[in-house]
Amino acid sequence: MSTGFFGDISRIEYKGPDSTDPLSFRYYQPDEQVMGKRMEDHLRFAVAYWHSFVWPGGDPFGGQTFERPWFGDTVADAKLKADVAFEMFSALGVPYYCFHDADIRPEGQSFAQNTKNLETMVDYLGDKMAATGIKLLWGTANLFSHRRFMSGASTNPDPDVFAFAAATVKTCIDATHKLNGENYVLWGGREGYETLLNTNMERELDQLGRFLNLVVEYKHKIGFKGAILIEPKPQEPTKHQYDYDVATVYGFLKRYGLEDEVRVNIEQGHAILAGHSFEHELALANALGIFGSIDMNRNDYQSGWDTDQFPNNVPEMALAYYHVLQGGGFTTGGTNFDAKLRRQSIDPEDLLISHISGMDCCARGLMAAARMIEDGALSDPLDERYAGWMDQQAQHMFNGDMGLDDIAAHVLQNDINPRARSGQQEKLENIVNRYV
Ligand code: XUL
Ligand code: CO
Repeated sequence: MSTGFFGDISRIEYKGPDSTDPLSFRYYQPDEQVMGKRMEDHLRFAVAYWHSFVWPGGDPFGGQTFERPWFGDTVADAKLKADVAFEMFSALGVPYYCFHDADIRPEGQSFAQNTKNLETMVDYLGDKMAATGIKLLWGTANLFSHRRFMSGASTNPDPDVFAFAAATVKTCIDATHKLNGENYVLWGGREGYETLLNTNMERELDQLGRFLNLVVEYKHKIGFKGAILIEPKPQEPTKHQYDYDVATVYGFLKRYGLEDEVRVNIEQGHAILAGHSFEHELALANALGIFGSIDMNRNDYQSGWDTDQFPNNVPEMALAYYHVLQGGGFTTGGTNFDAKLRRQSIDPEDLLISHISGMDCCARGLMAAARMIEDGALSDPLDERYAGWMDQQAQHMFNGDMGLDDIAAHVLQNDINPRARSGQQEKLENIVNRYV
């Protein structure tokens, strides 16, 4: 029986680019073939439980704006929330969802109560997943909202907090495993510092390294086949977060021997906060061999905050999916809408429309990216730009056959005097414009 929260909704349909019905897809067609694969299988959309069903609409100057019948802290509230969530997932036709433990269960007074509540809700969600075919893209632990985590979780100066966090993560990996989740995510919201005056950075980094190794060891111990993903973010809520960006995370993984065990979940807004573009972070993760999944959203470019808005910029999405496709596409990962409504968007319908337009925007980006790849629009000029390195002499220089003195002799002998060549940026930008 329907909860009635969304009124009389049925499955959102594709009505084509000319549709003026806000409750229809104009571009997203799950079965449409893109580069020989269904669009749904490329994009692997997931809805984030927290923004749509937990966040009350507060900002630093005001509290709750959303009125939801499941706001409360009982198991009955949590079940109603799950019922509505699955009604929305089904209407949208998304194959996946994602959650933190704290999103799906009521908060208990102790670790034991939290675990019991989590287990109750995992069983409840398991039934709903079996009935609808909707799957779990990833699970994670909320180690940043409760006051016990205010000085960090694994990086806390108090070993009891480290223990509480480790025990909580164990229960969340168990939950994810039980629900056949395809990944487990760690976002270290408070794994950082507010001031160096009270922070031993060397110790905190070692604690974080140990914690992550514990997670990987446990994953193997229980036979969890999903990927372990770290989600980089430079700051907010802390002044400085240790998993700042993809490059920083890679250095960290190398230092603690985890570069073959852990990959990254890259979020658009976090990339912008770190002073990068989304495509920079994606391209770097591909280059380092640690790409995992994406959190799709958009930051406000004026406020400088992590505003978690729904994406609506097709050229940006096209470049993002270009790099996802260039890396071979998602394996365990997917497109998780880590995006929330603006606090004035209080109608149930706003929840649907925001996801529909986000999905359409991603679909357009994907199609543009696929056409650029099929035409070699960017890869041909790129290959040509580096073609000199295919030359035998250049290969010797690159593979270690030659030392500096050999190279110097080579330059002298052949009177090498490089010719300057255009980088053709404007031409390339114009090529991209043809596709978006
Ligand atoms: C916070 C953020 C989180 C993670 C999961 O900025 O992105 O929602 O995705 O903890
Ligand atoms: Co995120």
